[in-house]
Amino acid sequence: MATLAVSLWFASPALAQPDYDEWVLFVTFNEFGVEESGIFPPLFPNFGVIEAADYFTNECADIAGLIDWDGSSTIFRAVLSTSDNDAIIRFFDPNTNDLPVVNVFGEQIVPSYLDLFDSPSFTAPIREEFGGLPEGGSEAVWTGSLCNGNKSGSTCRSWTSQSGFGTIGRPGAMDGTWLSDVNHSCAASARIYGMARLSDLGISTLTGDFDDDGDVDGSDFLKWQRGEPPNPFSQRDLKVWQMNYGQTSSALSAATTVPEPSTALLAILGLVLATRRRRGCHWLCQCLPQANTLQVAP
Ligand SMILES: [Ca+2]
Ligand SMILES: [Ca+2]
Repeated sequence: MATLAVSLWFASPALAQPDYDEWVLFVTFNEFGVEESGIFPPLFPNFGVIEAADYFTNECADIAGLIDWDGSSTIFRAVLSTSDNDAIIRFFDPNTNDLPVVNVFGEQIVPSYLDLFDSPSFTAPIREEFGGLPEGGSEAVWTGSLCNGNKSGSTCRSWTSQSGFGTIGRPGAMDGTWLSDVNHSCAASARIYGMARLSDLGISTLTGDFDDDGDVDGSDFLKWQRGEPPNPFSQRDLKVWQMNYGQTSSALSAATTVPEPSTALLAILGLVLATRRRRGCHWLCQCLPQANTLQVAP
């Protein structure tokens, strides 16, 4: 009966997307100042232009083991407006506007990333890149944005000047003030939000083939309905199943032959830590708590 219902529900499954994806959002453990150093890569603790803020968010994600970053690409982007551009535009993608946003523990913050920018109620706090909660939750985070993701009037001259004010958000807020609270002196320092697509992190490996028989069909949905492992009644797993419905082993092979997410991440983390030891100490090493891991399963 349930299988029939599923078949009717997906009468036209031909356009199922091959992979599941979502946004990952964190706030940096470190605070950064605003002043153009004239040097790129930027010198800690000042960024000075939005590209340098991107650089720092990727560096922080790399140190935390979320990504293995070589410094040449932009995986995480800073959630910042400039005097010319709105922060939301940095993330707008008409093909993915229903992707949920999770924090570094894999906890869903909002079901659509557009909800981030319209004063939503969050379901989980925004965590630091190491998984911890910002102390007290009221620390300042540079945004230059209004709660709808558009630029505010205060962006420290597009983050190049220590004079004037820049709008900040609060990472502990569970509403639109996460992005827009008050103005902060540009001579002060603040944290930065970083956001990236889970697929860009290389760890989106769930397929929806819950019974491991090489396809995603009604039998897999039955397993989900019964609350069977790996994640009983997980809405995320259900979403994965929906998006991959109708796929077979050929389409899924690339994903199913990689390790489980936690295993894959541990491998990545191990590689990162090994690389870190070879490179020697880094400017962040002096002031970091112990690294945490990103749990992609709910
Ligand atoms: Ca299956
Ligand atoms: Ca099957």
